[in-house]
Amino acid sequence: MHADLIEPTEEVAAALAEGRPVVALESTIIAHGLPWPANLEAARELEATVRAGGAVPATVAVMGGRLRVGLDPASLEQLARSRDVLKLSRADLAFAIATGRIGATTVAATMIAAQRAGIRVFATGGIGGVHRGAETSFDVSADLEELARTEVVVVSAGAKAILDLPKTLEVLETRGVPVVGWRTDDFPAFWSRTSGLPCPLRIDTAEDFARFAASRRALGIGGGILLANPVPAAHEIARAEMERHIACALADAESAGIRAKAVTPYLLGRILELTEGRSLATNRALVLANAGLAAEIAVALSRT
Ligand code: PSU
Ligand code: MN
Repeated sequence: MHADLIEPTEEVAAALAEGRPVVALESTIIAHGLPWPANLEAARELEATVRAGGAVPATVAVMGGRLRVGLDPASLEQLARSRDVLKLSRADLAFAIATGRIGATTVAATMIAAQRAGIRVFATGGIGGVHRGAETSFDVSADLEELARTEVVVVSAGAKAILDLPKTLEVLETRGVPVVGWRTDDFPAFWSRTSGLPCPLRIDTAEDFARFAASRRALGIGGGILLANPVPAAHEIARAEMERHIACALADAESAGIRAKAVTPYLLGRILELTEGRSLATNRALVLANAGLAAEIAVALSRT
């Protein structure tokens, strides 16, 4: 990647040069996933959690015509306050850079940034996946394709339960993406600790995970690994309750004619209203837990 286009902060560049652990963080959750000012608070807490875990945080976004890897406090606030922020995936990452627009990176675009910068671990809330009704809409998140091709570990609370989770797991298997349950045999469903679906692999310690990632790397298999971390039990919203809200949000999206990139932010926004704000506390708790686990994994990987 052309050196002028990617701009790590001094702190991130120094950590990477010295082989110290770094954790990438996405910004779509800041710009489109959470409302102001909870988004800025969450973004700051995420960075603090990564630091507490012994790693350097690198929040990724496009600002000023550059792919920024790590944001200073003023830039983080600017991103959280801005309206009209583009939602960037693989398809439009370069467009935002070329036009000088502000853009928040999804899981797919953050993976690209992390890999180009030399960061091996990335924490998010939940990945995108195969949407319900994809057999007619063809709506499958670019996150899945990115996991298949870009060698970054993605720590998430499974996939958002608004998706078709069985189909999402099928696509991940087909595309050769290992789905690893963190201390669980069940694939987590974002707001709930289990989806009722088995998780293909299970790992219980950061050292075992680092050995697995190192073996995969040594074999030159390529592509990412999805590490699925269930939301902390105290913040879980039960699956039966979530299913009711999701059905309602999906019906509303259908009648409002929501399509393409707008689908995920719309559904998350409706669910926030339907749970009367409770989904926000859950969302925040699970992202923080993922950031903490990502730091632990990054520390273990830096020793391999
Ligand atoms: N999880 C959240 N909020 C979000 C997202 C995930 O709690 O906003 C974002 C992620 O950035 C993910 C994206 O990559 O939604 C997926 O969007 P789509 O389904 O349009 O690919
Ligand atoms: Mn989509």
